Amino acid sequence: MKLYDMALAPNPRRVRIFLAEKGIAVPRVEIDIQKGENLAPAYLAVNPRGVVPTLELDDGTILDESIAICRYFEALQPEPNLFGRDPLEIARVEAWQRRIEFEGLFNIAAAFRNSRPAFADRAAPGAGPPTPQIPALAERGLRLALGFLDMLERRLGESPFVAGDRYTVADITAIVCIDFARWVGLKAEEAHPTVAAWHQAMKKRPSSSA
Ligand SMILES: N[C@@H](CCC(=O)N[C@@H](CS)C(=O)NCC(=O)O)C(=O)O
Repeated sequence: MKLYDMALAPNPRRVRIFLAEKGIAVPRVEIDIQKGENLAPAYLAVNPRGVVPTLELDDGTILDESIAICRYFEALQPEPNLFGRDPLEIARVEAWQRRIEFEGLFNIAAAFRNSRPAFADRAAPGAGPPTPQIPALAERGLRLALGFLDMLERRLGESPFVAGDRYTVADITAIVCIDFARWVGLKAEEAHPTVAAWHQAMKKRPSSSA
């Protein structure tokens, strides 16, 4: 088994944190997006989408969505449970996980990719067709990401963890999201004190340095 990974990139970090929480070690192969290694023929032969993370199983099977990879390991090694234990908790974790992705990660990525010269013509990740940047999408992404932080501030005011009373994969996506938000100038400590306090607490978990 091999995990194609990139130390700096947000999505692969979700998988690394998840694996650290589970205490599972998987050999990593670093793919440097800044150097274009994700679009080089050698990597496209592994994953034609040209994105990371990718998990390659020993029989050559490929899994290439962060949460799908996490679910695979949750099924292989159920403890500690990170996706919910009973029907209601499973549904809550799923709902929050998706909200953090769609309202947080997606909008921060839009703000980032539509504004950085390094991503000219590559506003969408991976090996798809050339995608020109649209500055208005960067602006809208930033605005929606700020709304996301406001929403998370309210949520963490009523719940110690994102999906309820214990740490789950929804917190993992949110930790990565809050760190990614800094890349577009959104700092939780400036106007979102509850998010900032939760984030500080999360940073104390050894997994968060994964
Ligand atoms: N939904 C996918 C997103 C994967 C993704 O977009 N990964 C980024 C790194 S965070 C990437 O591979 N970017 C390649 C590029 O910029 O061309 C997942 O969660 O695995």
